[in-house]
Parts: sequence; structure tokens; C-alpha cells
Amino acid sequence: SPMSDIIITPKTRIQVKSDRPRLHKVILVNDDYTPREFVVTVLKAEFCMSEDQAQRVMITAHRRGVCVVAVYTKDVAEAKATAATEAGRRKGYPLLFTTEPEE
Ligand code: TYC
Repeated sequence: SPMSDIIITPKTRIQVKSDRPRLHKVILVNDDYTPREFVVTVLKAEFCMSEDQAQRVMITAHRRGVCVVAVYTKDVAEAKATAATEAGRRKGYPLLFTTEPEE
């Protein structure tokens, strides 16, 4: 009936500042088979790390099970994790890199 008709007007959300893209972590996962020095080689090649940085990340994953390698936009994080995991796969190692959103 005309008396009970309710008209809902959708609000347009005004974006003032441009939202910065949500960042995603690349995570190195420990395993029992991949040689330590190979993990370090992959970290240096795929994530532009120094020998010292790569050693620290590798040993942290080795001791704790996982270590955050770096943060990127979703697309870049997923591409880097895939490339690094495939580098291990090509040598027959179960080396694994995963991604997860930050916060
Ligand atoms: N745990 C492996 C070894 O003892 C080395 C290793 C470290 C593998 C970190 C994976 O993410 C990793 N050979």
C-alpha cells in the first residue's frame, strides 16, 4: 500500500584517499629434506636477499617451522611463492613457500 512503501536509497561511499592495496606475506615452510644451502640459494635468487639475510630466514624456518620472507601485493606475493616453490620442485625437493594476507 502507498502508506507502507519504504524507499531505500543506497548511499555512495565516497573514497577520499586512495586505499593502499592489502599486503600479503610470503612464508617459508620447513621440511626435513631440502638442503640448507639450497634454501639459502633460492632466497637470494627469488627475494633479492644477501647471504646473511637468507641464512637468518632459513635458520628461523628450520628452528620454528615457518618464517616470513617478505611482504608484497597479493599478485606479486603469489608469483614469488610459486616461482620459489617451483625452483625446489625442479631439483626434486619439497621446499614450500605459501602466502597469507597481512593483519
Ligand atoms: N630442515 C632442512 C634440513 O635440515 C633445511 C630447511 C630449512 C628446509 C628451512 C626448509 O624452509 C626450510 N636440511
